[in-house]
Amino acid sequence: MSNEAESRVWTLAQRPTGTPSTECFDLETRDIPTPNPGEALVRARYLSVDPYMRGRMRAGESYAEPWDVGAPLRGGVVGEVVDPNGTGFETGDLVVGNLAWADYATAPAHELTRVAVGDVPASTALGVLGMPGRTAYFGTRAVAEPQPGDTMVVSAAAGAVGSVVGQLAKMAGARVVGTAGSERKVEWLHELGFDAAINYRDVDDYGDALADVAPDGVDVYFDNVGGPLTDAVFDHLATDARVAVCGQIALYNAEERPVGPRKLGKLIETRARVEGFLVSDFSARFETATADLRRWVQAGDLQYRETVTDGLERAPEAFLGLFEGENIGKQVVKV
Ligand code: NAP
Ligand code: FER
Repeated sequence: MSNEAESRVWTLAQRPTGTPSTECFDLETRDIPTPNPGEALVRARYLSVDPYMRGRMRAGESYAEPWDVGAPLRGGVVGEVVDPNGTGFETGDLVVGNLAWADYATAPAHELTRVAVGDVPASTALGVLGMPGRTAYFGTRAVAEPQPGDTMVVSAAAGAVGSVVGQLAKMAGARVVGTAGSERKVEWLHELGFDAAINYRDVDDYGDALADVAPDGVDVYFDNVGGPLTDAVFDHLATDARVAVCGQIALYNAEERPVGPRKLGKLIETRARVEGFLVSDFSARFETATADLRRWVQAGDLQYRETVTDGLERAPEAFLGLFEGENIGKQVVKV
C-alpha cells in the first residue's frame, strides 16, 4: 500500500453476462473507514473467494444476497484488529468475519469471531476450519451420510469442500471416488486416501469411467458441480442411493437454466433420494463442527491444501480461477 491512511477496496463495476471477467471489478482507493460504536477496525490478511459469490454478482433473489453495483465486494476475511474501538477485542487479535475486500474494513464486533493462534495457520479459518470445512462436515455427516461399504462419488473432489468430504467419507467407512479436472488433482486425491479418482477432462465418456470405478453403482453422490458430470453419475445410481446437492458450479455462469434431458427417471427406478442443503442450515452446530475439524487436522487425520494468490489486487483473478479449476484445495488471497 502506498499511503498508510488509505485503503484499497474492490467494488462491483458491472454485473456479468455469462462468465465474468476482470472488467466486472474496480479497485478503488478510499480513506481508511472509521468504526462506528460497536464496530472494530480490521486490517485484512487473507480473503476468501468462493463459488457462491458468482450468485452475488447477479441481481435477484437467491440465498446469496446480491452485491450492489458500485459497492464494495464482501466475503470471508481473516484479519487483525487494529482498532478495537471499545468492543472488547484487543489490538492484534486475529478475527474472521464477513468483510469488504479491502485493506481495512469495519464490522460489528458480534459478527467477528476470534481465530485461535496455534499450530494451524490463520488462513484455515476460511477453508478447512471455516465455511467450506463446515459445509463438508454437515453435508457428509448430516445429509449424504455414507455408510461402511457404500461407494460414494464426490465431484470437485480436489476443491475446498470436496477434499474434506472425501476424507470424512473415508472415516465413515465408505469407498470413495473423486472427480477432478487435472492429473495433479487426481494424484492428490490418491494421497488423501481416495479409493479411485477420475480426471473428468481426460476421459472420453464419463459414464464408462464411472462404470469402471463403481461397477456396482453409486450409493452416495456428493454433488459440487452439476451439469453433464452429474447426469453421468445419475445414470449409475444404485438402488436406494442418496444424492447430497451441495453446489452446481458448472451452471453458475449459465444465462439460462438448462432444460432436459435430465436424469430424474433414474430416481424412480432406484428409489434414490436427492437433498439440497445450505451450510447455514446447521449454524447451531458450527462450534462442534469447527472443534472436530480442528482436532482432526491437528492429529493429522484430515489433510488440507490452500492455493494462495498473493496481493489484494489479484482477488478477482483468484475468484475467476475457481471456474477454470485453477485452485487445488481452498483458494485464498493473501492481502
Ligand atoms: P472449490 O471446489 O475449491 O473450487 C471450485 C472447483 O470446481 C474448481 O477448482 C474446479 O475443479 C471445479 N469446477 C469449476 N467449474 C467446473 C465445471 N464446469 N465442471 C466441473 N467442475 C468444475 O470450491 P468450493 O468452495 O469447495 O465449493 C465447491 C462447491 O460447493 C461449489 O459448487 C459451491 O457453490 C458449493 N458450496 C455449497 C455450500 C452450501 O452451503 N450448499 C457451501 C459452500 C460451497 P476441477 O479442476 O475439478 O474442475
Ligand atoms: C451460507 C450458505 C451457503 C454461506 C455460503 C453458502 C457464506 C454457499 C453456498 C454455495 O456455494 O452454493 O451461509 O455463507
